[in-house]
Amino acid sequence: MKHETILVIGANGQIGTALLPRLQTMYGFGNVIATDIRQTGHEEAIFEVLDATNITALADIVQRHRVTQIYHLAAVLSAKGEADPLWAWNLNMQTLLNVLEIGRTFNLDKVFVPSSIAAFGEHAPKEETPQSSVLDPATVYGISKVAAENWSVYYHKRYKLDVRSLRYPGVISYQSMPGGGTTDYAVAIYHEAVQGHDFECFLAADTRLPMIYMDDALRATLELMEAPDDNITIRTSYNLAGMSFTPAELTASIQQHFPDFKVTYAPDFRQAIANSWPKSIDDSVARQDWGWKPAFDLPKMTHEMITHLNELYH
Ligand code: AKB
Repeated sequence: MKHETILVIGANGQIGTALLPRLQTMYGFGNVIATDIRQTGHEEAIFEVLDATNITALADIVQRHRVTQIYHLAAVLSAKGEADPLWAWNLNMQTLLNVLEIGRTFNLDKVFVPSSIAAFGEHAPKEETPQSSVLDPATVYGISKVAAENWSVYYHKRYKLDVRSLRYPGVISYQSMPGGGTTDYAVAIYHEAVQGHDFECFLAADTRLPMIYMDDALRATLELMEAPDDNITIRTSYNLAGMSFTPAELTASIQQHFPDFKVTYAPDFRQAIANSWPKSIDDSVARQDWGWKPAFDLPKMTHEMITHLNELYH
């Protein structure tokens, strides 16, 4: 068992919910502190209510629990951020700067700060988007991620803080619903299919986006955090790929299990966000530096999602 004390910020979110049990297994139940803005669920964890925009409250928890690593998973995502851009910017940036400052002043071992494919915009190559591409995001969420990447480099260079990051594609999981993202359709569609409902998709049928199954996303996160410091050549954020598909391809994959499943398409404002993002990601630097390799393709993910959601609904 590793002797670290891990603080998870945003433990109620899509990634936090699934990551928590993995961290508890790795580091021991008593060494993982779950936090979020309110307590919902996580009776099976040591939990503290935390508004991460409040640096004093964050410092208090870090001090009391002798925290050595932070996973900062709280953020306003792409679609929700567009409803109130300044609120999203303030929340995403204030929590980030608080985490980096606490990392520096408490001399933490490591900090994980996620980025996203939303960091890319109109002028990055759409296919196999390279690690080093121009970053001209179209959303306030994307702008905050580019800023976070640059702040991470700054804290690493200037203060030697070991900040690590992944540019997550759309993450698909059965454990909880994502909230406020542009890739959320790819989770909601499974819930409707398993319940025998039709589904109305807010993206057009041929909108190809990079996605990853939660199991792969968690393994990538933990493998990156475990990698020797010397292997980490990217301090902005690593490109990460799992798979790429369109809503039509995802529907066809679900129809292998539910032949009568029907999807209609009613693109809304999220279509423009999706159009500004890559269609597929080149993650060769992550593969080289710390041996990243995804294990889930679309058919395998569909099988797992349907199996788990069947247990939930039936
Ligand atoms: C979103 O859709 O906003 C997120 C993301 C790709 O970062 N899932």
